[in-house]
Amino acid sequence: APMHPGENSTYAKELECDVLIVGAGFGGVYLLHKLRDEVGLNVKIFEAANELGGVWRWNCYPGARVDTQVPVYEYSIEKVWKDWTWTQKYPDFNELRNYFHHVEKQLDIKKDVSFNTRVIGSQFDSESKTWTVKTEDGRTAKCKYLINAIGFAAKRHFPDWKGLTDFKGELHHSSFWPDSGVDVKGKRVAVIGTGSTGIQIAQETAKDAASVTVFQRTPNLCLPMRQRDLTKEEQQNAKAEYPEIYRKRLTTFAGFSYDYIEKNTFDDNEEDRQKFFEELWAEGGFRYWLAGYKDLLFDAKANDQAYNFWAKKTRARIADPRKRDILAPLKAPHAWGTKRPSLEQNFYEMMDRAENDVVNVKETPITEFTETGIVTSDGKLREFDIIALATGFDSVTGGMKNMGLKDTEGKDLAERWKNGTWTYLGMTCHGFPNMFFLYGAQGPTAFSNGPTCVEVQGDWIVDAIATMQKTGKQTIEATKDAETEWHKLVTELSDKTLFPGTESWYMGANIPGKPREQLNFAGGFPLYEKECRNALDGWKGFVVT
Ligand code: N01
Repeated sequence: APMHPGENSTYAKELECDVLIVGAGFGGVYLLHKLRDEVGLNVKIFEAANELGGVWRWNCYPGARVDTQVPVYEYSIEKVWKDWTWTQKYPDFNELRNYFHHVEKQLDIKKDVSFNTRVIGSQFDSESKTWTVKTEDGRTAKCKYLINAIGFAAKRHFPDWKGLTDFKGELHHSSFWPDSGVDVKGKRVAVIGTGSTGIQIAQETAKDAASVTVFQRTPNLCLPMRQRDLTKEEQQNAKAEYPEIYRKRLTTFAGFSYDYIEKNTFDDNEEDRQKFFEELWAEGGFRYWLAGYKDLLFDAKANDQAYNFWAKKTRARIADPRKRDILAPLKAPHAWGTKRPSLEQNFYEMMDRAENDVVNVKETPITEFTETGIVTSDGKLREFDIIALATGFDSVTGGMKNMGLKDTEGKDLAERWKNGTWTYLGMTCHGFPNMFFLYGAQGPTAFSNGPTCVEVQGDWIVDAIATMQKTGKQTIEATKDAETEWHKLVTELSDKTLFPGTESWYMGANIPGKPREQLNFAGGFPLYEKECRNALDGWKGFVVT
C-alpha cells in the first residue's frame, strides 16, 4: 500500500485548493513556500516519491553528488541558509537529503504535500475556470492554478536493447537505484553511459568492485572537481557575504557566482592564454566552462584552444595509449562545453588501472544483452555481475509530455509538442490557461544552476499569480503569437552558439526520433529576466480575463 509520510486533508479523495504544484523538489518546495507563506494562498503539492528533494530523492546511485559548489547550490532564503552548514564543497545525495530535512524544519512544507501521488491527467475547464487533476491511485484535485515543477529529468531513458530483461545479474537505471544500495565489493560492474551520472558511478564503484567496464559512446570532457572539506567555522564566517552571493548569481550567464571574462580567446597571446587556462584549471569545478573567455561557446577556433588544453591535461593522466585515445582523443569529438562536462575526482587514473576498461560503443555498438552480460557488434561477450544503466533521460520535455496534460480542447501536450516544443517564456503554454511550469523547456534550465533558475522563474510565477489575485483576474493564457516569437528567440540565441552542431540532450539528440531543436534558453539570466519582467508589464503576450 502507498505510504504517506505527510498527513491530513491532502489525502482526501477530492481535494480543492488555489494552487496545485506537481513535484516537491527545489522548484516545488520554493513555490509552495512563497505562494502559501507570502501570498497567502491555499497551496498543495502532489509528489510521486515519498519524501521532499526531487532529483535528490530519486538519485542515490553510488557517487551521486552535485557538481555546483555550495553555497551557490542552495536556496537564497535566509531562514534556510542561516543555520545550515555542509561538510563538503560539493555535497553528496545524503547530505542534500539532510538539507531537505532542514528545509522542512524551517519552512514546514510537508503538511501540504501528498506523497506517493503520481499525476496522470490534467485538464482546464474554461467554464468553471478550474483545473481537474487526476492521480494514479484514483484521486482528483480541483484548483485554479496548476504548476508543473517536475524537473528536466522526470522520464528515464532505457535504450531499446535486445535481451535487456534476460540479464540474470543485477541491473539498475541510475535514477532508480535501490535505496538500500548495491554491494559491488568484488563484483564485475558495467556502466553504460558517460554522462555526469556514468562518470560518478564508475569512479565510485571502482573503489570496491573487482572491475569496472565503461561503455562509452561519446567521451565526457571532464573537469577536475577539486573537492574539499568545509569547516563549520569558515562557513559561519562567510555568511555575511551570502546575500551578496545570491544577488550576484542573478547577474551571471548561468546563475553561478562567476561569469565569462570580458575578453575573447585570441585577445591574449599564446603564453597568456595558457596561463589563464592553467589558473581556471587549478581552481577546478565549472570555472573552465563558465568563467573563461567569452567566445568559448561561440567561436569554433577559440573552442579548439580550450579543447587542446583540456586534451593535453587529460591525456597526461592516462598511460594506456588505447584507453587514452578513447577517453581523451587528440581531435575534439565535439566543441568543448557543448555537452555537459562532468566534474571528476580520479576518473582517469581509475580508468587507467588494468582491471578497469573502456569500450568504445561508437565503433562497436551494443547489440544485445544475454543472461550473463553484454554483446557488442564485434561479437564479443563481456560478462558482469552488475550493470548500471546511466543512459540518461528523455530530458527537458519528456516529463511534461508524459503526465496526461490536456489543452482546453482535450489534445495532449505530447501531441502538440510532437514536432517541436512551444512555450512562452519557458513557463507557460498556449492552450493551457492558468498553467505554469519551471526548470523545463525553453527556460535557462540546463544552462543554469538549478536553485538560481527555480528562484528566478518561481518569483516570476509568484508575481504573476499575486497580480492576478490582486486585480481580481480569473484566467491567464499565452497567445499563439507569443509562443511563436519565443520559439524564434530561443532558436536565434542558440544558433549564434556552437550548441546546435553537437549531438546532445540539450538539442534533443539523445532520444531516437525526438525533434532536433534547442530545448534551453541560451541567452543567460540577465536577458531572460528582462524578457520575463517585460511580459509582466501589461501582460505582454498573454490574454488575461
Ligand atoms: O544522462 P546523460 P546523465 N548506447 O544523458 C549514453 C544532470 N546530472 O544521467 O553522449 C550507448 O547526460 C549517452 O551517450 P551520448 C546533468 O545536467 C547532474 O548522465 O549520447 N550509450 C551518455 O553518455 C546531466 O547532464 C549531476 O553519446 C548511450 C549517457 O548514456 C543530466 O543530469 C549528476 C545510449 C547519458 O548521459 C543527465 O545526466 C548526474 C545508447 N543507446 C546528472 N543512449 C551532478 O550535478 C544513451 N547513451 C553531478
